This record gives sequence, structure tokens and C-alpha cells, in this order.
Amino acid sequence: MKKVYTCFCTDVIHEGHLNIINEAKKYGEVYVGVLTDAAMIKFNRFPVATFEERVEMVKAIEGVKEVLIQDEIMYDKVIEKLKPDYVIHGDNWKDGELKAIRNNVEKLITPYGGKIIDVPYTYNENVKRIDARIREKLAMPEYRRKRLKQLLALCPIVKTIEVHSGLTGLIAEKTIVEHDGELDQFDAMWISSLCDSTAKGKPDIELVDMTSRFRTIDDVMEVTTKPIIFDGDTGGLTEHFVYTVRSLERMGVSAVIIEDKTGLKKNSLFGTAVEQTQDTIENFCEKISAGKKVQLTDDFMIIARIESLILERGMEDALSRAFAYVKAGADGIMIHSRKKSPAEILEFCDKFRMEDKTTPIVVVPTSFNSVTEAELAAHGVNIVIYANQLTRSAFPAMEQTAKDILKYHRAQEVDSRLMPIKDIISLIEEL
Ligand code: SPV
Ligand code: MG
Repeated sequence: MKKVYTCFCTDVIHEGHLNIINEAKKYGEVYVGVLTDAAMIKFNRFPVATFEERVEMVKAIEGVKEVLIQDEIMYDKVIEKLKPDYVIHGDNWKDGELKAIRNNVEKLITPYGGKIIDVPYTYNENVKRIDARIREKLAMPEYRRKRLKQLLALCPIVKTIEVHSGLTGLIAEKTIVEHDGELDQFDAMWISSLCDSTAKGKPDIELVDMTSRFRTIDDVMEVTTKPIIFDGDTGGLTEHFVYTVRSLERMGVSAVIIEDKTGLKKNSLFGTAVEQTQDTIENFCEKISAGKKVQLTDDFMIIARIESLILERGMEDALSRAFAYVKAGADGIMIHSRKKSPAEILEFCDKFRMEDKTTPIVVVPTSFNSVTEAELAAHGVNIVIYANQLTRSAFPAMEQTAKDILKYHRAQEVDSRLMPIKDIISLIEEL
């Protein structure tokens, strides 16, 4: 009997999958791989069924001889083990990022005479509806809120990108890249105070009030499913912060990061060029504890951000604050720096990890941007936030377009740099 292999990356079996199985049966015995959560989230949506449930679901399909665990997007391990005569898949993998997977399979099976079978991809109204329903579920507060904790357990490092609107949210949600035979996408979104304020033409001094910041969150949530980390600035007065925690948690935000500054907050990247006051350890610990006390679920995280390195108060101060904040209940630590070199950040992480192996560490490599995600993860970092790059890339592009239209008194000269209207329209899905 010939062996036919297919890999399912889904949490619902619909007619498209059954069609693949039925086609596969014509060629031999059917082996189905179920992609693990860690592999699935690299290029697909977050699963709504557990891995065990997905395995059971596939086992129950008539005609499936055996279910295999596939723990990588690429097929190397599974093909080496099974040596299938055929690998069958929907023909949607012939284009776009999925092509990298097809290429990988082709390279692996051709040498021993294996063949690929591309079956027409089923994407009818029914399948579309099932897909949309799952995404709607993922966007619901009770599913979205806990996702950051789930990702922390699954990813070597949670890759987070700044968003400040529905459109930037869509970019965070949908951008998948194929590079060097690997697929990747962002895991989470950061609602930056700097970029949220900048998008409104306002300075980053806690001037944009919470009602307006929540409006931004809502715009993003309307069109995305990924978890949100909210930049809560200083958290404001403790008496106000407790209300913010309640609201964020109810909305389905996964985490708030508050920084240990007090008084008129200025953006950290000004460093010591402007006057900024660090809060006392005692006050800030009280704020963290008060926030933790009012929280209603175990899903939500309050992450304490330490400004000691920004304000040049030294490593010892940063570390002692980190341990105190964790003791006060912080679910994570963000350490910030405006140095070009990542050295002080990595030193902090190493020293923190000597005493605390588990509390998540968050970093924002805006200044020390040469550091890679792998290096950060190797020093114990769990979340990396690209805090302002979308805003900073859009602004010069828009400004140049405005200048050129003024210069040429028409728009033809700029057109070749613009996204075609057709692509803009397809970015935004209609119900
Ligand atoms: C933000 O994005 O608003 C931040 C990070 O707080 S930073 O601008 O680097 O201070
Ligand atoms: Mg900020």
C-alpha cells in the first residue's frame, strides 16, 4: 500500500479537509499530521481547540490510518520518518508565503520519487463563514485576554508590534513573511503612548486621556484577533489606575505596562535631557498591588517598567526595583534603555535571571536596535516590542508624497510609490 501524507493546521474539519482525505484515499493509506500550537501560531491564527482536541478530531475522520504530530511548519522530520509516496495539500500553497512549504516538501520527496498532489482549494461561502466565526471568537475578550499568557508559554520570544489604528492593527494581524525558508508573523500588538499621541498630533505627556486611548484600543480590537499590550504610561494616580485596570481587563486587553515615573511624564527616549521624576519604590509598589487587587481574572497582566537606566540611576537601582515590583505582584518587568548598545539591557537580564527564572522580561529595542530576537531570548527576554517603527516609517512616506504633489501640481509622479487601490480594498474585509 502506498502512503499518502497531509498536514492539517486547523481546529475545525470542514468540507475542504474531507475533500483532501477523499482524494488522498484514492492514492493509498492516509496519514495526517496535526501541527502543534507552537508551529501553528508561526503563520496561522491561534488555535481555538487544544492540540489534544485537534488530534482526536482528525482521528475521528473516516479513512485516516494514522495521526502524526508535526511540530515544525516545514516537513523535514515527518517526511524522514514516514517517507510518504505522496504529499497532498490544497493548491493554495502554490502561491504566497505557503509556497515556501510546498518548496520544502518538493525538495524532500523528489529525490526518492515521492510526488505532490495539489487539490483545488475549497474556499466557498460555507468555509468562509466557518473561518470568520473562528476569528470572531478569537477576538472576544475572554479568548483574547488570556492569549498573551498562552503565547508566553509557547514562544521563545513574543514579537510585538506597535499599532494605533484599525489600519495598523490590520498590518499587525495579517503580515506574514517568508524568509530563508521560514514563515513568521507578529504575535501581539503594543498600543504605544508615543504613537497613539503622535497619531493625534499630541505630545507624549499623558495628555491624550484614557477615554481617547480606549477608543484607539477599540478601533484595533474591531479588526484584529491578536493580544494587546497597553502602554499605561505612569498609570496615573493609584486611585485612577484601579479603574483603568478594570476597564482594560473588561475590554480584553492582555497586559498593561506602567512606568515608575511620577509628575509630568515625558517620553523616555529624551532620557536626562528633560526633567523626569522617578517614583519611590514604595509608592510604585502600592500602585502595582492596588492594580492586582482589583483585577478579576487570572488572564490579565500588570507589567512594571523600570526607568532607572533611562534616568542613569544605575544597574543596582534597576535590579532592586525589579525585585521589589515582582514582590508587590507585578506579572512582568520591562527594562528600558536609550543606549545604542544592548550591553546594559543584557547585563540587567542576566542579573535578574540569576535570582528570578520565571517572571517575564519585556524590552523595547528602539535605540539598541542591532540586537536580535534570538540574542534577547538567550538572555531571558520573553517579550520584544517594536514600539514605534510603523509610525516612523509611515510619516516620512506621507510627508514626501505631500511635498511631491505640491511640487508637481498633480499626483502622477507619486503614483508608482503608492499601494494600488485594489490592494487597499482587499486589505479590508467586508462582512
Ligand atoms: C511608547 O512606545 O510610548 C513607549 C516606549 O513608552 S518609548 O517610547 O521607548 O518610551
Ligand atoms: Mg509610552
